[in-house]
Amino acid sequence: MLKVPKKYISHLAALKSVLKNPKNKFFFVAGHQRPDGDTVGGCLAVYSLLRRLKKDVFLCNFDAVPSFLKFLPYSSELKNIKKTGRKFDVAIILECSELTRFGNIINPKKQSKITVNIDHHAYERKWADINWTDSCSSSVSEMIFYLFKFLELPLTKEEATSLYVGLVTDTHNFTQTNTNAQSHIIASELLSCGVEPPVIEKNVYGTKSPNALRLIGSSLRNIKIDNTGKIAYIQITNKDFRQTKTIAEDTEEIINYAGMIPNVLVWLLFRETQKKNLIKVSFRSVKDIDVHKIAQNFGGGGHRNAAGCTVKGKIGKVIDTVISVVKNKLKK
Ligand SMILES: [Mn+2]
Repeated sequence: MLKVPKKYISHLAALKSVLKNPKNKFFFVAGHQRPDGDTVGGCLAVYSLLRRLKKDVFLCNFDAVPSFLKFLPYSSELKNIKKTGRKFDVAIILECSELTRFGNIINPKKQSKITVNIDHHAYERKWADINWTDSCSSSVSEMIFYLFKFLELPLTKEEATSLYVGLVTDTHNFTQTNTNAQSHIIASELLSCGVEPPVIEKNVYGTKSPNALRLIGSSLRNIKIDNTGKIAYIQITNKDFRQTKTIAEDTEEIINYAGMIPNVLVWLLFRETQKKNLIKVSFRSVKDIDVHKIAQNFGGGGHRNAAGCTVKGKIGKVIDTVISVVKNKLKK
């Protein structure tokens, strides 16, 4: 059985005293906008933990739970809201290196007596009362796994399932650079709690609507490779969404195809959003290239090998600008 890492003890002790204090009754829990498997999985496990401690929980996200995660236990408890004026004893916010990343559903400092920041993104900011951050952790779900351990709460199958989805999606099936021996041992402990990998695979990776498959088809037909052969990118316009009757959520995983091309070092996905001239850019890279830093130039961020940002402008222009910045980075 894994032990809680020493570096976590002081933060976990502080968090434990917040959780065990009977005065702290009403909890706010949220993760970042456009929630992914790790954000949703981590939040749902925290939700369940707090319910077991007999707390009232306001679990929410700025955006809806994507359909591939709706099979997760308690996902229907996750409210999709943009704002609330309610006051809380404790606000626990996951995966938000910048406070704005959770969409300002509340003003944590004004609407909560205690704020808790749990995050594993690069260059974490210390904006809360308790800042439990670790950019070496594979996922926030891995950190939440240790929270259960520290509190000596054996994981239920439901909690283990949520955490496993966080671990699997953030490491992309244990294949990315954030995968380590530790993540596999955690996975093994989660499996012993009853997690069923085939169920998770089918829901998370193995289900696509016919229209989503058509979107993949039309996107891949237009894949571009720059003249150096080191950068590949895919663009998806609102016209593509209309023609295939799909939505942003259906673009999940499409970016990975661009990384399959031999010798490509950085691969990207550009897509138009509902807002006119606002382009969402996703970056992926091989080990040594830090796309978090590139995304930061455009007001975004993320991890070393997976990052994102939103850029104003027409899609063609945004592609030219971003690709030239990536090219410059590769020249260095
Ligand atoms: Mn994560």
